[in-house]
Amino acid sequence: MSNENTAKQKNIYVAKPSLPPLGEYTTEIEDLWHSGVLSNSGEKHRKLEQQLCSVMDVPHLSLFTNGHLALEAALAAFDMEGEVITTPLTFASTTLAISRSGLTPVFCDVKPNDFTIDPTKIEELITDRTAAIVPVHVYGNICDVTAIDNLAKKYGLKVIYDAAHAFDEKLDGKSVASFGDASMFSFHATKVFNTGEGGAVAYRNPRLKARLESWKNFGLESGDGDISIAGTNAKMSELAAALGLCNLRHLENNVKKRAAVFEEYRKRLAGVCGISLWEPQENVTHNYAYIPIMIDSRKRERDSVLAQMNAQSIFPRKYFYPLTSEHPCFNHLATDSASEATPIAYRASREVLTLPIYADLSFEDIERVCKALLSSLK
Ligand code: T4K
Repeated sequence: MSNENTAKQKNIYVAKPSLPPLGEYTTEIEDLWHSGVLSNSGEKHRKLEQQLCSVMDVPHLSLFTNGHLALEAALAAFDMEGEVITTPLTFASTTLAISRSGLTPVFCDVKPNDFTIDPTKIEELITDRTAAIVPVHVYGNICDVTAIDNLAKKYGLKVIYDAAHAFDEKLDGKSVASFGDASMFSFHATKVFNTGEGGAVAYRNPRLKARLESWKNFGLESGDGDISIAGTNAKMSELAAALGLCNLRHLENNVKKRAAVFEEYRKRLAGVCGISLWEPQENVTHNYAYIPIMIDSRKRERDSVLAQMNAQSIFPRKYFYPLTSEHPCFNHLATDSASEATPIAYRASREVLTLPIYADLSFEDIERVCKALLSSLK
């Protein structure tokens, strides 16, 4: 195809928000125009919270303006100090939430098969300053929750999952939201379920509710207006909650469509030399949030594959490069280079490309993505 034609092709991005029919949303928000209640835990907020508890099979949940602040809130709710063991193969948000909460991230390597934290490497990082583990269900791969739970019990640690990628997933039929002391979910525009911007913390201990709700409302206590925790403003608006109510009605169908997108990729890319394609975990009901592939650096440089795909108006992403431990603001924490401290995560950060996936990605567009990928591997 000539360069001129290539330039005319529409862009295919890594993600595209799932949106309800516009009329469904305008109907949902009509009563807000009459009531004038746009924020501060109104009716839409209450309804979404209830419906999410039911979808996620969890007794308690608090909504937030985004996933990042939800994670900061969960960390604040446990009133911890010291060190937190986490992984560097994640969006910057995970590590920033830990450090912005006055805690010190300690980076643990990941497993080579699914890139979640390697529980066999956690124990050697535990010190008398360790307060918690913040594992990440990265790409929607569920962590080894049993091994993590055993370590947490043995050493008296809190476990707060970054489940930003794992909304609506199940392990052996059990909701992903039921593991650890709390789990954070992101409802960003690019996620499987979105409220534009938004997030939540799911938890079983009812005593967390008051702290989380107060933290997101400046720390105000209901009733007398006193502030006992230094909170912030992290409330979800009624307009965002209304979008969530609409999107929830389409969730099941959207996940089915994402699964079909993945199957089409699998059909076209299985066995291709030089790449390895994400494999769904056994016993997990996946949401197909991300499709990571690894480009074998001995065959092809990942960045050159990316550049060639970009030249054809296709925009996979290097989620997650660099490792969060390599960001200059965390340099002071490093004793070894990232390649020595967390070699598996380091390699993944240099080899992973996440392919475009969203519910309405057409099979023609998948064909375009695969053709561009295959030609860039030649
Ligand atoms: N923990 C983890 C493990 C996370 O991955 C994230 C967020 C968080 C915590 C924090 O949760 P939030 O506070 O965000 O709720 C994106 C998202 O902004 C971010 O939510 C996500 N992870 C991260 C992995 O990806 P960018 O900087 O790559 O986004 P951006 O703007 O380049 O968007 C990617 C593509 O999506 C664009 O090329 C086009 C498309 N897009 C994007 C937006 C925003 C749309 O079609 N519509 C849109 O509105 O971070």
